[in-house]
Amino acid sequence: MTGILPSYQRFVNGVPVPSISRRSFRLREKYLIISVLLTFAIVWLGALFYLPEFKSSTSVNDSVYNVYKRIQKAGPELLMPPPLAQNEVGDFPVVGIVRHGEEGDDPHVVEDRNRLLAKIDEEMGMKVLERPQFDVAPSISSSKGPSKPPVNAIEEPVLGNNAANKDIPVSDLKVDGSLKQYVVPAIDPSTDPDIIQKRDTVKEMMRHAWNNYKLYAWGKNELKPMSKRAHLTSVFGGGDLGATIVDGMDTLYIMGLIDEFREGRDWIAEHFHINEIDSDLSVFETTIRFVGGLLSCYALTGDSLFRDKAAEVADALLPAFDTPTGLPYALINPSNKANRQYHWAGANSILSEVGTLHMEFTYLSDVTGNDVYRQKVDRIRQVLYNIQKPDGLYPNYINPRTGQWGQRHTSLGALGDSFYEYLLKAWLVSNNEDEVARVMFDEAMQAALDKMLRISPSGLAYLAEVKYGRIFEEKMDHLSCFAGGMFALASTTLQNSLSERYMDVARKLTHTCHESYDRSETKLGPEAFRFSGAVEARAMKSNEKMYLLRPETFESYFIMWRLTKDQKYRDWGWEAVQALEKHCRVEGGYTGLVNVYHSAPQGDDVQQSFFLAETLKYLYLLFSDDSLLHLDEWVFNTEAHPFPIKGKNPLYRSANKLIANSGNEDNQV
Ligand code: DMJ
Repeated sequence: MTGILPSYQRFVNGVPVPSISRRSFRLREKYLIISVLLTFAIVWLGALFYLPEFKSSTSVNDSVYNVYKRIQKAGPELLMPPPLAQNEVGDFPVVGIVRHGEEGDDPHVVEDRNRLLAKIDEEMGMKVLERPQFDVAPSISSSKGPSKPPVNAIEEPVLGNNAANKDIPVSDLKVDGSLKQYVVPAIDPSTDPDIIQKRDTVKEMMRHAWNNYKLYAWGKNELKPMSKRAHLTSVFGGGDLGATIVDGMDTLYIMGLIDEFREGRDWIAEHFHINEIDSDLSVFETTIRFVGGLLSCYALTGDSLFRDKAAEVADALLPAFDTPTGLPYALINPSNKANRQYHWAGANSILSEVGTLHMEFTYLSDVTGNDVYRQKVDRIRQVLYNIQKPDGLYPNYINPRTGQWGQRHTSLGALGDSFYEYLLKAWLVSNNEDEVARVMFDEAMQAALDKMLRISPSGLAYLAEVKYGRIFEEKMDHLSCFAGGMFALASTTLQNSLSERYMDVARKLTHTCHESYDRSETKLGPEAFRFSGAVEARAMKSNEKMYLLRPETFESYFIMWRLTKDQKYRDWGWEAVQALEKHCRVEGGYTGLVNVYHSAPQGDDVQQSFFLAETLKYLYLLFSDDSLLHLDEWVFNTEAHPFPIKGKNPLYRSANKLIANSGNEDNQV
């Protein structure tokens, strides 16, 4: 035994090692405590001098204040954690689900967030509390619907039934100079408490998506709801184009979220300048989301800001049409006007892109009086009308220099989809005047149904992909799920030899798309699903198993509900709402999913702008009265932005005079 040793005596391999003496240990402790206190004192003094509340008028402090403001403005970028990337084993982060009644509704969290929101508003110069006065806005509810007592209306709607069937220019709407506020469109005669509750649930979802975008990514294009910062690699890149704002505006308006709508309107007025964007923008995406979104807001409100901004965007795109055929290039840089094609498409443009500009450009010409936009899309129409179609089908690729088809690959999903949709809708929105469009639509659909429509062994109808006249893949994209609604609209708007078949196909395709949802663990549908042997309506490859918050299936539920009144479409829509709440809702918004077949799916950490523009709008309308955006008076563009039907809907707002061209060299045809 070694006898009694001090308790702090240490041994290494049985040999005592010298220890720090009590005296030196205390001295070190003292030094440590003094230096900690000193650090606190320095930080405290620093805060006293540099925080904005204490700023004095000296120029040094002003510049410190400016730096502080700049850092604060760039807040999410500088302060948020790095993006949630795939980890080493290829996993994405698991979605942290926040349900009602859990942390998401914790009053303290809500209060903190509200305080933070107010602080951001106050300090970032967003001026969301200052409300400008607007042009007049009549009700958007149909004159055809049941009588509608205005709920929450700021002012009485201007238009009565006698105004129907007459196109009313904006100036005529200003009958009463006192009508300077937007009219809240929350007019819905539904009395069924169950339906009202469902509609209100969707409205709350919109608030959650919007508020979080506002909190973490305001002015940027999209939100990363899991990492709570801006999504800088969205389709519109990292610039400050506010894609979520512009895309989401009309949904806010339709839902009666007028304060949020005004915040968006303020941002567009002050910060939306497309010509400052120095990166490549897709002509198609910019048209359907920005021009489409702004034009819808113009129709709904009559506020000329939206019309003028829509024209500004379209003008920025015009140089892309400067090709030998008039078919536009895919991408344009608004600041230097450089055009280019997608690398993966070679020299070709894409059918769904060049063919999905017609609604926006013709309507823009009508409301501005500037014919240049219509001339651009008429030229595209001419090319596609005249070109020879192999087997009556339109291939997905076309060269804008030669006007020749590229690869003979045809699809009603990616790369083809909305070209067909716009043939039908160009006819509808023109009040059936654009007859060529309807003829082209019926001919294309006849060929498509003959060559692409297939029935699985268990009886599910689907639209396969065709290459060089043969079935290429027994696969249907989620994107093609819009087709149910399209065929139903085609069926009910014209009686011809195809009408009955159209409605039958519409029912069957919508059923198949629902099956693709129902056969997944999450009850949300995959990006693409296949039919191969025993596999039916299920994704097989990993990149097909994602759910990107897409709207197409719900779009078809909505149109089918309006046109058939079959209760199952509302039931399916409600299943979808519950699935979105369970799997996609996170504290910071809504995320897409990496694999819909997992019971605890991982999030992709992107809140797509079309989730606000389309997904939530169609779900909301599914639980609203038919008179809200009546299908006899409105046609939805491919991004779900409603356009008034010419000659039928008084909100069409044609300009009084037509300008042959703008006089701008760039705009000459
Ligand atoms: C939207 O931008 C539009 O619906 C487009 O036509 C196709 N893709 C997305 C939504 O999935």
